[in-house]
Amino acid sequence: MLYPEINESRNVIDLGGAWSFRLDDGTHGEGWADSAFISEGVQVPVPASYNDINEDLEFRKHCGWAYYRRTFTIPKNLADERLVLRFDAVTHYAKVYLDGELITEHKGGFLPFEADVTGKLVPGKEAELIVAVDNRINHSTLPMGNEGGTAFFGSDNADVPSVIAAKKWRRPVNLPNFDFFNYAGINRPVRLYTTPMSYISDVTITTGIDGSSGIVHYVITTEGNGEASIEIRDGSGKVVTEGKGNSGTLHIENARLWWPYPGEPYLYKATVRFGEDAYSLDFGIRTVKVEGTRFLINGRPFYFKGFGKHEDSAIHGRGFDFVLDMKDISMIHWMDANSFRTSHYPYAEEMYQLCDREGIVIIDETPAVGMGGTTEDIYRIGNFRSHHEDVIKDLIARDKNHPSVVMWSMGNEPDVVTYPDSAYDYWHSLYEYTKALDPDGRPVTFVCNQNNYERDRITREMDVICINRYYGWYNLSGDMEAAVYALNIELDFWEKQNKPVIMTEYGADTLPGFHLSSPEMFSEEFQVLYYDTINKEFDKRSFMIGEHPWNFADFNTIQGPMRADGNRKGLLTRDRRPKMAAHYFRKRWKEIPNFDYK
Ligand code: E8X
Repeated sequence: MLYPEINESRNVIDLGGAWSFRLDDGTHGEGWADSAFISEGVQVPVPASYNDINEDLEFRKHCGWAYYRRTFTIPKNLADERLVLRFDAVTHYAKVYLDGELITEHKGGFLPFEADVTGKLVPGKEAELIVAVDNRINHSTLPMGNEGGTAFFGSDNADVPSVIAAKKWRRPVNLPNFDFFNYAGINRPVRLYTTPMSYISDVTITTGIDGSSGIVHYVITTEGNGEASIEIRDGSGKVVTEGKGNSGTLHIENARLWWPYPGEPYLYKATVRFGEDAYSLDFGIRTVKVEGTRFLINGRPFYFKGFGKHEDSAIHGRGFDFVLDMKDISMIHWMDANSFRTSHYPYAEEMYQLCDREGIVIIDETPAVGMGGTTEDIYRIGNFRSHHEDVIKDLIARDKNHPSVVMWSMGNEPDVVTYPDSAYDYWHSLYEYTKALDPDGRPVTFVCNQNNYERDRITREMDVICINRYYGWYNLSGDMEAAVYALNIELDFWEKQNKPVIMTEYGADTLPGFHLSSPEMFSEEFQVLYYDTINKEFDKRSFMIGEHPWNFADFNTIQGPMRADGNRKGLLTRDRRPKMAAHYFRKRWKEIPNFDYK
């Protein structure tokens, strides 16, 4: 799906700003949306999560539908154009009404969807747009919520009187089986864009390297009669090659490759033309390959220095915040990091565009998190497989052309030990499905939680072993000697698999400003001790090809006995101020090169 572009043949109208908003009050039924009801509500900004915008606690506790409404008029001079409404992300389920007509619905809160409204939207005439948003999570959604159970850390197995276990008193509440606040709403931009009636519907670019030449394979999908063409310009704007037809292969002599920062993340610009239509996109010439225990970018072994992150900030919630994204890129450079994982959902497209330009490497993850948290076999009782496949298909369709994206993560910490056969069948087939979808053939993984790695038959089958381990925090808490012992027993196991291993999560909750002369948990000194102790073990293992502390920054979660104002494992505070550990990694990572470290 192409990102909206304004150019000589296309227009983009931003529909963000103040919208009327109202939480459903349960008196009207599923996904009901009435102009008068909504107009009596409050004003909220789009894009943003609605949860932290208003002082009414209901905005954070809400479980169910919420309604947005605005009117708009587009200019008469667009009367002959194709008109498309595009929603970059509505979390988690959306029903969209244009002038009272249901024009589209979408399940999934982190990927774009659109509706062709040509002929429905009349240029020069005021239109009404209503978006009904459902924030409920359960065993059929990604991310997954418990159904009638308890929150992330709780358990339904507690031996309590039946009247309590029945929880009959409970109003409908969301029970996230994941450790981040269930921010909801129109979280990313809403736009109306136009194209000519015959238009370019998709462009796929994959690249290769042949000696000093760059190889560019292109496929252009069009709607309408005629032949497409493509022109490629270098960073100075000079045309370096061009081609005719809807697909082909081009060569660029003495090509400049895309390298992670501080290398040069060189970008070329492809301009595609078809009839009156035109579309341009930046791309980089680079290759990605797993070879033995090495992760090769442009044929050289890469070492991942970076983080698990979140899209999370005060007041915005999970709402798109370009200012924050730019600040995060600055902090990533400041720490001499080179990568991050989009934990635990696809991020806004603008962040990938920034990373293409800034040379930051991305592990692109689906919202498949929280799959488990019940005593039953989630793979048998859940109803999420077709949605998971849709999400992977849409994720690859959206992000396939980004040079910064080097690997797909199908999900985070699913239950893969308790149910070996059903889990194996689920993930092995999904791995094959994902591999087949990516025209660039990127490595595929999923991120495995602390488990019995000897029983887990799935993680070892991934292209790259991505593990989250909390030796010294969640287990062997505070005892770093024991943590090192247990970690090395596990690393001995992974050494035998002859695959690259990335520690995609390890960390310690740390209260900024809490200092101790003898490091103990929650102090800044302990966070440094924890990382320095564990990193020393990674440095002894050639197959450990990446370290992603959890987390880049503190972030908001559901309230609970283990969360003091959210998850505090950040190297940075939520407003991006460095803790001691950020300074520690900055010093460490300055000494670790992107390539040939191992
Ligand atoms: C944590 C992280 C959580 O924030 C992340 O979304 C997934 C968790 C650690 C493993 N991984 O809790 O800080 C949880 C193990 C529980 C025993």
